[in-house]
Amino acid sequence: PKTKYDYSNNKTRERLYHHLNMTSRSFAAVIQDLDDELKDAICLFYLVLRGLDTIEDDMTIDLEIKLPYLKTFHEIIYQKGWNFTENGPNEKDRQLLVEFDTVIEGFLELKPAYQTIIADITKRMGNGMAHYATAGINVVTNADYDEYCHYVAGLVGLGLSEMFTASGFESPMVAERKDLSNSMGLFLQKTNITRDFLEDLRDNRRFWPEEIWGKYVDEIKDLTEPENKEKALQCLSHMVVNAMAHIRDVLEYLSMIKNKSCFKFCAIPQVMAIATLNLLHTNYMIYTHENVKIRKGETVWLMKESSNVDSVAAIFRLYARQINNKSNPLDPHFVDIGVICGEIEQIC
Ligand code: PS7
Ligand code: MN
Ligand code: MN
Ligand code: MN
Ligand code: MN
Ligand code: MN
Repeated sequence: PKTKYDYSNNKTRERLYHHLNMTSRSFAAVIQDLDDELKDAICLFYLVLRGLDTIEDDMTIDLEIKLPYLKTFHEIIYQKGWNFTENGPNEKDRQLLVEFDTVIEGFLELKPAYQTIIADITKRMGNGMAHYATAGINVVTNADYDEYCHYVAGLVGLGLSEMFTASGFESPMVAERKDLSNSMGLFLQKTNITRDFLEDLRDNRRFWPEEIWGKYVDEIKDLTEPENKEKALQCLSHMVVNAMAHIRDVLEYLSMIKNKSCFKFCAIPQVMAIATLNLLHTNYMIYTHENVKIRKGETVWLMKESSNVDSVAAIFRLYARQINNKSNPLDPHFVDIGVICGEIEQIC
């Protein structure tokens, strides 16, 4: 029998999944493979946060307009009929905001328990984004870096874990382990920030902490100067070690997840992240090209192989070995990377 939460036949649902497919490369497939109880809730969670991130990323919106949007987005999602009307050159996913009434309609049809989780995370993320978007506030220390990544990705992990537990698919322990949930997001976000160095620099956004890059150059943009190539590669391996520190937590988190569709949903982005880190490690291209990405065929293979914890462990072991093999013995992080890679081979 149809419940009021089942909109499988209606136009809203069709539009929502259209937006999901338009805005996400990797998440669209794994979300659509989730069991029915969670599929729409996580699709809406994704679309709400994608809307918020589109505002955060749009460097053409004046701060006076941007900051209030970020801070009140958790209220906007309850306002039936709301659409984004500011003009200005397009962020890639602007259309989602122009038709945001559809997302709001879908959100308001979710079970209240899921609405509450989404609104709470949106509120905390929006306020964190607003803080770091404020003029004069930057990612300076390593603690700032972890805090920014907590706001934009760790919180997603916390919210998803709460949803897994609320659905009954996973035990209460999953929601309780906020530390591990946070690390799931941090590993993805730090990989993204390391890869997107040039793109973000071009947009005048700096997420690499000064506490790291300041050891190698006087100004962050100097990392792209050819005469600083050696320093830039040392800085890159520093960013790689910093991200790899979360892998231990990621593997512990994944070992708690019992539901098959939740497992694949969690594991696929993580194996893509370690494959990406392997591609970035010792790769000077990140300072010269904006589109350093793993190959389509590698992605297909990773998605197919990520169905259980043993094969995911084998994937992590494989990439840890490749990362270790590529390391330069003259690099200051050679030993640190060797230690982490050794640990991964131990755990897995
Ligand atoms: C709700 C599935 C599975 C426990 C839109 C999935 C930006 C890496 O930095 O735009 O702008 O270039 O490429 C996803 C934990 C979040 C973290 C986050 C919501 C995993 C808005 C993904 C995705 C937690 C804030 C890539 C974090 O976006 O980045 C759902 C467990 C959105 C997850 C942002 C980053 C996602 C990201 P950027 P992108
Ligand atoms: Mn962003
Ligand atoms: Mn973004
Ligand atoms: Mn990015
Ligand atoms: Mn991106
Ligand atoms: Mn950008």
